[in-house]
Amino acid sequence: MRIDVVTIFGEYLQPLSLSLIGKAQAQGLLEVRVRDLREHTRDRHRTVDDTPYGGGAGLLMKPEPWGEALDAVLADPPAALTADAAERGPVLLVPSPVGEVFSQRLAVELAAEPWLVFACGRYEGIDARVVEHYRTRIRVREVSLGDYVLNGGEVAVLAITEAVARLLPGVVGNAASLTEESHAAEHDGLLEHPAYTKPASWRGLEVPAVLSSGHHGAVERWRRDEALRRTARRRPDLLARLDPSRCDAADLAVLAAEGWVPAAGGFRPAAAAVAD
Ligand code: 6GU
Repeated sequence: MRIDVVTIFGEYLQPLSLSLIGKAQAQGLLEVRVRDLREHTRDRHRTVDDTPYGGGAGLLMKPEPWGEALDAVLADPPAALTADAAERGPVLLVPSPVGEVFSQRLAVELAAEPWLVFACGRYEGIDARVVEHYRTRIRVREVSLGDYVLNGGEVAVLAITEAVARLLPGVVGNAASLTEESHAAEHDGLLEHPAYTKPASWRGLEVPAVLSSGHHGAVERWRRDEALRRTARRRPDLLARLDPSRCDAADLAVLAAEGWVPAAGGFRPAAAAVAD
């Protein structure tokens, strides 16, 4: 996979050369190219920002450097693209608090792409015509990390690149660990169960006995129960989207004890007791 990042803070992306993602690059599984937006300015001050039409606080990024930088990226595609992939071009990802919320599902989707391009805004964002223009040429996704505000897109590039690159074949040694973790579709999008290692007793806290029972079926049942309970208590929004047809009688009993009953396309809280 090739990832191009356009930013005014290339140093911000240095962590991508560390750890598993750095190793993936060294192994040739991933190539990250960082391009300085200011290289595509033409004035002496290398200006990338200006005041917003209509007034208001803060500065916006001007469209011209973005057009030149992104055109330069598009003019230099990865060598190994199929004719079809070359025709489709990259997915342009624009980190923004007004984007769709990034998810494991989108990470899986992006991991199937050979080429991603990130456009990192700073200040109050990028002139809206940049996204409007590139939507006519390539696929564009505005993506948010969640409901809070960051100063720019670079942290989102780190997060999204890590979530996507670890799904590429060969990046994470044990492929099973990818399907067993929180949010994995194979686990119905539930949170992962708690996990323990040695010692069996630590500061008076014991590892649940079932995990040492050697009874594989009982271990799996306990893990599923814990995943359901945790999800019900911490992330009821995820339970609302759990498919009841993927649940057995034991699942339904755990969820009923947590106050959740099957409903069309998911679960809903059991009717609350009516106060008198
Ligand atoms: Cl992707 N960018 C910015 N600037 N703020 C954010 C965000 C992204 N996601 C959440 N807040």
